[in-house]
Amino acid sequence: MAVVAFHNEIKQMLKLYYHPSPNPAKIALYLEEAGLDYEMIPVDTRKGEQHEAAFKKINPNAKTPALIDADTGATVFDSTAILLYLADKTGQFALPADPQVKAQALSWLMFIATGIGPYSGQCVHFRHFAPAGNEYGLNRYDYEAKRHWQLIDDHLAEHAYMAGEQYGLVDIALWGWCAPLPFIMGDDDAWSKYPNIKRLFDEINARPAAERAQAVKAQHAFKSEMDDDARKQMFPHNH
Ligand SMILES: N[C@@H](CCC(=O)N[C@@H](CS)C(=O)NCC(=O)O)C(=O)O
Repeated sequence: MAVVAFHNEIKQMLKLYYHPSPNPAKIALYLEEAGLDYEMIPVDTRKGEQHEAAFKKINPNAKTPALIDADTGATVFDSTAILLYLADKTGQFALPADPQVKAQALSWLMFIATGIGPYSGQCVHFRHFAPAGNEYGLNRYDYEAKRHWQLIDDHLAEHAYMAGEQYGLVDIALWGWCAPLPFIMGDDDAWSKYPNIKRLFDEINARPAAERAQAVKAQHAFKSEMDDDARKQMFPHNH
């Protein structure tokens, strides 16, 4: 198992426990932007590797991403905690010093962590994966996901970046959730409704670090089928 292999052989200071999904993508982008050496350890969630005991010692929440920093012995889980840990440790893309800008950065960072991520995730679940008969759930999460994304678009209509005058940690956090926006909305034309987010998304995608972060997923043949076994691993409440 990839997770167990880590304990036997330490190659890089930083181990990123990764699946090609929005929250791990943020960390891949951060690591690439910061130019930090790291090893990607695949956690194939459609095969149920997130439930293995060895991985749950690293992330008791059994989700990706997680990070081990062999330099400090620290284990960090939850994408926002990892971003803050790395920014604090390295000083790269650190929160702005100015208290007003810092307050904005923290506010939007937590808005993405507690709003954009969970509402978008549940919207995807009810739109694409829940059994029939869940219209109320879909309606609620569709409404909340759209409301949250609209707030980001409105903010970016007035500001070039999420916090302050420069590309930073909050933009990196947002990028992870941008790629699946049409899938979240169930609308191939979704980008036309969020032109300001699209502007920033395109700008970040043009950065070499974003290209490298995208390429990380090709390092492993992750399972792509959402078959019965994948549903069992991802949605254990149904079984
Ligand atoms: N709050 C967590 C959420 C992590 C999360 O939901 N990760 C997803 C991928 S984006 C996952 O690993 N899902 C597998 C599962 O739910 O079994 C974070 O920001 O890291």
